[in-house]
Amino acid sequence: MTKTALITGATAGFGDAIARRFAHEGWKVIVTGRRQERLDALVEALGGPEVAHPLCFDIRDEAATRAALESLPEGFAQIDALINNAGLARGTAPAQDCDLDDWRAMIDTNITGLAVMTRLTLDRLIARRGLIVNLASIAANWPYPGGNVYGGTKAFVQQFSLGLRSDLSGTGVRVTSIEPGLSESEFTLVRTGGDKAAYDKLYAGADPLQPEDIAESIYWVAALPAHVNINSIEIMPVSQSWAPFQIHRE
Ligand code: 8X3
Repeated sequence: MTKTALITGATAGFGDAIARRFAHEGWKVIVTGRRQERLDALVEALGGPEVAHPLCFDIRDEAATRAALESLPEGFAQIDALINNAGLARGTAPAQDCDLDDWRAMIDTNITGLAVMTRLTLDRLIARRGLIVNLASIAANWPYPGGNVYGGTKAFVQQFSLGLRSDLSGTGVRVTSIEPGLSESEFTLVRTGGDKAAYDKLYAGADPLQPEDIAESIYWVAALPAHVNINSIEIMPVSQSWAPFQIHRE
């Protein structure tokens, strides 16, 4: 039986690559995002409305999320996998210099949007003994200067994933937290406020992860036998590793 994956934030980066990977493997995909033209182009690229269904809404808006899910046509109403990819980082300034609107945007999207989407699809996922994949980050595991609220939101995603596993015991639903490190995508342009020079500098000579690398990991998780649950995967490019702790000296 053809399976269906719902991928949030599919208009760029990881989400776009995940949608393409699942569709390539014969899944139907529901692709969500705020940019209708990009969703329409993606649906076209994936093979049209038999294969892909677009839902255009802002994941920070609970009523819009509910309405979008209720609008799903019969062929896309069952959900076998929820890929909670939508999320963002805004800025790398120290906490004492941060803009509260940036913090709210991250909390509303990475925490509230993800939690609402999960809650509103849980009945469908339980009915299909489905899969939830949540996009966390290495920022959930390792603090770094300027990570502040972004890292906090991703720590929520990671712990929420573990809690879901506990609550879903006996339902057959699998839950995985994916924790990528340095990855090349539009994410960084959003984080830097569109600063292409900063984008280029970050990746120069670093051979970062690509969205296809993340899509590969997530598809692997989904394709495993139904009795296997990958709790978490932390992924870095080979070029990225740890540095000594900072010590401030007077
Ligand atoms: C983003 C990856 O390395 O900037 O989740 O924290 S990193």
